[in-house]
Amino acid sequence: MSTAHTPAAAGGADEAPLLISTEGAVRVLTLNRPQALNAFTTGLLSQLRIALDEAATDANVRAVLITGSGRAFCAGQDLSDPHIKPEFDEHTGEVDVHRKPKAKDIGNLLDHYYIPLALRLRSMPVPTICAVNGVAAGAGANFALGCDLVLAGQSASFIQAFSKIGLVPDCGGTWLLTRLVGRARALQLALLGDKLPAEQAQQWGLIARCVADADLMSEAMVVAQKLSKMPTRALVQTRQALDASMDLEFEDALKLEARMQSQLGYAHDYLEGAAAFLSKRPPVFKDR
Ligand code: LHQ
Repeated sequence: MSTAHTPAAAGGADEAPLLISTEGAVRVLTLNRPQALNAFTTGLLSQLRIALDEAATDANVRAVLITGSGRAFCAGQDLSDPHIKPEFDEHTGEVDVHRKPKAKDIGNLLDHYYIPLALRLRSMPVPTICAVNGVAAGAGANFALGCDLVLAGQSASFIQAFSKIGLVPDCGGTWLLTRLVGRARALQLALLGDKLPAEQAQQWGLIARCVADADLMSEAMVVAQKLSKMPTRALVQTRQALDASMDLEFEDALKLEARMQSQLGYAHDYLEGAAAFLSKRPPVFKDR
């Protein structure tokens, strides 16, 4: 069964910048500013964070699927948002050198919106799946890459757009890119800011899978439904162990695995999984 609700409107033209629905135990979040390629405003960023908080605390939610409406996934920060829009001459498009443009602290915006959002995503107590339905640029690309499994439609692409506007990759980009594709390819993406088509993103190991555009949502939903029926707590600890392993010695990784197995071994889901296997019946997992 599918249910849908939208959060309170953020005001203005953005009546519902985020759509929220539920299919079984899968919470679906759809970025919904198609006229601006779903670019992030502070309103959308806030709603996204609240929606992830809600999914994290709702015991009935066992996976989160994130996508975008229209032809794009997300064009990153909305550069016309009053919080960051630079002052310039609207007629010539040039920065007025005589009137010192008022600097707006972009770091502040990151501190208040992007960092909490990226941390919330990375620490979700359920698996996260991103269905990248079109271009994912700047913070939009890195938000997608922060999900556990990323599927993209064949016409989708990833752009580290930051260098083109004089910024460094944010929303976790520096950390994620080097780990996902290594330093050489991370630098190529981040310095040149060129479009990486979905198929090449899959070949490089930046994303899990590239699928036909028409199949994207159904394929992503199959993956999300499958994960939602699996032992959630073990899946989330698997993410934590893999992330931690990057900074651990081999022996310390072995010890972390043993500590996690120690805890999981007493939990319902292991007992259920092993009992179900031995009695040749399907398991019913419930730990979160
Ligand atoms: C947009 C945007 C956009 C507003 C398309 N904003 N309207 C964090 C904190 C603080 C500050 C700065 O940054 C960050 C992190 C970041 O995310 S930095 C990176 C910000 N994003 C970009 O620089 C990407 C800008 N967009 C593009 O390069 C292109 O739009 C892409 C390559 C994404 C798509 O190109 P096209 O398919 O050719 O579409 P388009 O350019 O024609 O865009 C369609 C409309 O969407 C258009 O509006 P219009 O009214 O003319 O139809 C664009 O102005 C609007 N739009 N991105 N980020």
